[in-house]
Amino acid sequence: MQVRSVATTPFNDQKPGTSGLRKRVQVFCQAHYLENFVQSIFASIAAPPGATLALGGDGRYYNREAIQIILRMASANGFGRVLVGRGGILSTPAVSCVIRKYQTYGGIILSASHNPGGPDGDFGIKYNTANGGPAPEKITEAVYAASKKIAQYRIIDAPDVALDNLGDSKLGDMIVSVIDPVGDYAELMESLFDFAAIRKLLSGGFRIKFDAMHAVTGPYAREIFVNRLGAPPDSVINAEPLADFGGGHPDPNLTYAHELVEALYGANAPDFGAASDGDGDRNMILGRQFFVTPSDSLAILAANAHLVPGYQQGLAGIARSMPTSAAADRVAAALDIPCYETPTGWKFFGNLMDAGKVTLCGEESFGTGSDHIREKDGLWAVLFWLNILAARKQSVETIVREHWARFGRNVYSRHDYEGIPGDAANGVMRLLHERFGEWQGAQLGNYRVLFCDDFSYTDPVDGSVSTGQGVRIGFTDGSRIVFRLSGTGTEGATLRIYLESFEPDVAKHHLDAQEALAELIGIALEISELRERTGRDRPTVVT
Ligand code: G16
Repeated sequence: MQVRSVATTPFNDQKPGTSGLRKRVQVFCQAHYLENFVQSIFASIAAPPGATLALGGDGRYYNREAIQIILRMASANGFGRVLVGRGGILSTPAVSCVIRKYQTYGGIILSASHNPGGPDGDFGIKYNTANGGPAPEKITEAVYAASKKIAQYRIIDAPDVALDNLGDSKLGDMIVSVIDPVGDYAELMESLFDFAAIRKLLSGGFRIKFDAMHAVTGPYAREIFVNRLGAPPDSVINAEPLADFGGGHPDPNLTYAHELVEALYGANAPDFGAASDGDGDRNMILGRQFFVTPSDSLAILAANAHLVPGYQQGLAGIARSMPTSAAADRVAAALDIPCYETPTGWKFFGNLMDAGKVTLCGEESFGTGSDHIREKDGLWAVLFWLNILAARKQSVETIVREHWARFGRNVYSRHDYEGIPGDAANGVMRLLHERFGEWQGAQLGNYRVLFCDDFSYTDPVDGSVSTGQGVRIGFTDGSRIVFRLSGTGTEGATLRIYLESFEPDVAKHHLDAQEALAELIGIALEISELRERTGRDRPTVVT
């Protein structure tokens, strides 16, 4: 088959964000746009001739077309084999699993994660390295640099590969292996958790509801919860993956997973509820009329890991992203293991896991995972919780409250201001930087400022430094306000305010987080002049 070199010119907006390149579908559908970025990846990763690649996506609009283009380009660029999920489907954790199990050179994931899909929605692409994890910054920066000077890309002329049947076919000199997207992943889950105990829990009247949000986890959840664990079929809702996620916003939080939230807060609610996002790496955990913050969830998984077969040998350490609450730090201290604080982005956990420094990782943005793969993992978190529930035979709420009683409660909330003009968002961040000096040691209401900085991180494994990772204002009582611009949005800017305080007093643990954090919220709005500068009087999403 003929390899063609196609002349092209650079696009100036192909800088990967927190997690790969995410843009509107229309942007990706422009002539040469996807091809330029894919060629820039291939130019930056130095894969040897004949290397194997994993490839799959969350099934969103443009997934199939993009898979065909990438296959033709992989063939033209000398790859020997591509493992692609049937129908072009692989969740993000499943890609990580496949890369590691079959020791591929790397993998390409097509997803814009929790962003909406469809012709007017978002599309995305990210590269994962041989450890199964997101490419580190030195690779994403090389890809960006390559995208700015690209002059041609390589592709072969060939008919579409049949993606719906398992098995091998040839594309030029390259083999395309269409694999079952679910099997390897489900097997890995079965090796970590006590499926017999969970099966017993579910057969004893404990009711669960999992919302796949019409995204990629539907087939995975059906196989694991229904087929392997015996949950009734209606335990999995919105299980059919749709190219536009049924018009929904596949972000598992209290705002967007409203069908699940209504079920768990309604009459005759199930005992346990969970949801995952577009590509299956996020999770939200609910008890009956009870929300578990992602920060608490990480801490509780760590404190109960000894109950789970895959983690009974103990944890090497825990890592959390900077804006995630310090609840996990308290568990790490009690277990006498290290706790690392990294910038936002799962890619920062990879080195720590590869070096054996941490076992569990988590982020406030509904991401939790472990060193079983190198991505956060939505269904893994759900199974971890079910394993704990099966072992402790208590409700979700009781487990959380007992945790707070033992460790204290890190009261936590995140306020997102989505889609604000870039200038206004940058103005707020600039103002915060300019005022640093004034606030050191200042008294703001009932809080005294202990420190103010812009978070920077030195990777303890390779010494790489990441600066400008979010403005932190720490108070003497351990409370914190963090301001950060999101790196995953595609429309305007999203400003996030992360709020945290520590409450050791059990008598106050019942308080609603917004109530408990009210003064800090007021301080955050005042010092950032956010309302004045953006014209917004309330956040778009509160979690
Ligand atoms: C991605 C990253 C996460 C990050 C999240 C939010 O998640 O993998 O590490 O916490 O975005 O990032 P930001 O605050 O910059 O929007 P996902 O699930 O979108 O891939």
